[in-house]
Amino acid sequence: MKQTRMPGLSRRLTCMLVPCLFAIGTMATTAIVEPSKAQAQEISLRSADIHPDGYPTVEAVKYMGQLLNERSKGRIKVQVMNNAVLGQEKDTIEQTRFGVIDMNRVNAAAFNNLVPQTTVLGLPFLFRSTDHMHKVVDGPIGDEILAAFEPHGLVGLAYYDSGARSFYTTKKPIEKLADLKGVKIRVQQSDLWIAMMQAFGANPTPMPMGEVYSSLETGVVDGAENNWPSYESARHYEVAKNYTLTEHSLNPEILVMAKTSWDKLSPDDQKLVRQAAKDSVVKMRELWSAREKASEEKVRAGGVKVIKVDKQEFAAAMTPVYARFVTDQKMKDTLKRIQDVK
Ligand code: BDP
Repeated sequence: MKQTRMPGLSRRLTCMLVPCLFAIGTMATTAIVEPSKAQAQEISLRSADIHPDGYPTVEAVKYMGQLLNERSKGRIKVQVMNNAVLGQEKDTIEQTRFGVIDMNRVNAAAFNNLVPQTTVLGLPFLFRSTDHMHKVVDGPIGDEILAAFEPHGLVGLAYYDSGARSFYTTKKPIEKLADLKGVKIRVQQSDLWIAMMQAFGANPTPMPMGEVYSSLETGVVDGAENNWPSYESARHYEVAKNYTLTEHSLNPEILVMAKTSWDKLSPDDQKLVRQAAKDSVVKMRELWSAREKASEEKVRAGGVKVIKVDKQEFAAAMTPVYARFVTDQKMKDTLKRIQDVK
């Protein structure tokens, strides 16, 4: 976080003036000291994202920055450093934990191993609909999961949509569960996601998003899985032309802040940041639903074969994933509470 403090000169001037002003009276002291306090902290927050300009997550954080800028009268700014200029997600999460990066927008999967409470959100076929997912993340369960980031050097600010993730392959189209047998599928670097792919019968290959295009192209993997906007925006549809609508997870994106950057903010500024993050969610949801449609149209026009499947067959294979990840009582309770959200 870049903080431009009160320039040395005005600080010195104030110090010289204060004794005389005491003689003049309290009113005058207030008049001089207050403006300098207001100028005291110009805050610039650097926020990481791997996606390009125009991608909803990037635009939502830019929008949050606009809100903060307006509401703080130009004092707090957000600089979105997207296109993975600060690195791939696993690395930027580490940098955020150490306060090198102030904010980060990452898919929940990337936090699974660090903050186990996030795992529940990615469980396959958990959410019945986007509306169900929204109700969960907007309610107490969502707040509890965001609060679980703090002991790990991060402050959870908001959830963003990420749509439904589905498989895509370069050669053999996936038309039924058995078609995934032994197929090399790239996954996010999360134990849950590796186990999920194994339960589908696939051969999981964890790697950062930035390596997926060339891995598909060169045959290091046979396929991957993602939502329409990422499939389109990362141009994976150019090299993996079979998209199978398994819609196996609605795992959301999470916006976090470095705890060290957060602790440097005054309580009032913390409120401003939290509120602006919350308000950006509304914008994000609009941007997301528009982009999902646009991306789907674009890839269909690009010659992608879209395959419908019997989702029940895929869901039925997920029992071992639940058995392995929903083990302690707390996790069982959270899962039950999520399922009970109407
Ligand atoms: C995209 C998420 C991004 C993840 C990527 C992935 O927005 O945060 O890195 O999927 O699969 O949908 O790695």
